[in-house]
Amino acid sequence: SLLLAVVLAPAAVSPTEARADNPIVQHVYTADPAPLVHDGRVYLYTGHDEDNSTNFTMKEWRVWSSADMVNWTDHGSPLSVASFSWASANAWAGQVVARNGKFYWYVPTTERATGRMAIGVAVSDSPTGPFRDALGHPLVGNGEIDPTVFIDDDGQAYLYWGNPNLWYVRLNADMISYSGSPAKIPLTTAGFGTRTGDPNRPTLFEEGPWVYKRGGLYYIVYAAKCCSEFIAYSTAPGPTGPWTYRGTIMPTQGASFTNHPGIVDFKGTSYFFYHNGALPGGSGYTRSVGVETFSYHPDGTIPTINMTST
Ligand code: FUB
Repeated sequence: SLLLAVVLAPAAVSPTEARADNPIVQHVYTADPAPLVHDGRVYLYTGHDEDNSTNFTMKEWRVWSSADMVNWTDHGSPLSVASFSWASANAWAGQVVARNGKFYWYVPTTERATGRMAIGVAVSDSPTGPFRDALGHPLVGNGEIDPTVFIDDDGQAYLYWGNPNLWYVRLNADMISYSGSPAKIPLTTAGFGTRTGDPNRPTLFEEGPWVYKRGGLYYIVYAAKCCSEFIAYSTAPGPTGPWTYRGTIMPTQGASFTNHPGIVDFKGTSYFFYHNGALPGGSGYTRSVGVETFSYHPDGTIPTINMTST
C-alpha cells in the first residue's frame, strides 16, 4: 500500500531552508521527471507508472507544482495518450517549455498506425493545462523517444531526442514545426564516454537527454548504459556540440533499472530530479521521482549526487 501524498498548500519557507522530501509523490508511482521554473514556482511534469510489475503501463502524464520545494500541489493529469487521436499507448518521458505565453509539452507515445514510438507536441495557455494536441499527428516519427527542448539566448529553439541515436533539430518559432532535417549528434567516446560489452553501442549514451545552458556552457545530461542506468553528462561550447564527456552525476538507479534526469535552478538553489523504485512495491516499472540539491563546482562541472531515498 502506498503512503499519503506530500501534496499540500504552499507554505512560507525561505530558499535557504528549502529541502526535498523523497519520493516527492508518495500516493502514485511517478517517472521521468521534467521540471519547469515559471513565475515563482517549480512545475514538475512526470509520467505515471500504473501498478504493474512486469512492463511499462503508462497511460497519462501528470503535473505537480511547488513554491518552496517542500509542499507540492497535485494538478492531476492534463495530458494522456487519449489526448492524441493518433496514439495508442505509452505515455513516456516528455518535457514542457514555455514560450510566448504558451506551454508546449513534447512527449513520446506509440503511434497507432505504425505501432512505433513517435514524438507529439501538446499546447496549453497554462502550465497546468488543459493541454491539447497541437498538430493532430506526430512531430517526429520513426520509433523515436525522450524529447528535450532548449531555447538558446538568441531565441533559436532546439529539440533533442533519442535512443539509441541522439538527434536534434531546430524548431521554428511556432514551436510545433521545424526547419531542416534532423541531425544525428556523433556519439564519439570523447563526447559520450566509453561503454564496454556492446559493440553496437560504443558510448555510454542510452536515452533521456536533458539539455540546458549555464554560464555560457551547454550541458547534455542523460541516462547512461542500460540496464542499470546511471546519469552522466557532457558539455559543449554550443548547442550542437562538439560535446565532451564529463563523467557520472548519479551512479545508481535504486530498485529501478532506468533513471532519468531533470535539472533546474530555483530561488538560488540547483536541483537534480531523478527516479528510482523507492516507494513500497517499487521496481523498474513502478518508479518514483526524487530530487536532490547540489552546487556546481566553480568550473561548471557537476558533483556526484547520491539518492537520499532508494
Ligand atoms: O518511462 C518510459 C521510458 O523509460 C522513458 O521514456 C525512458 O527515459 C525510461 O525512463
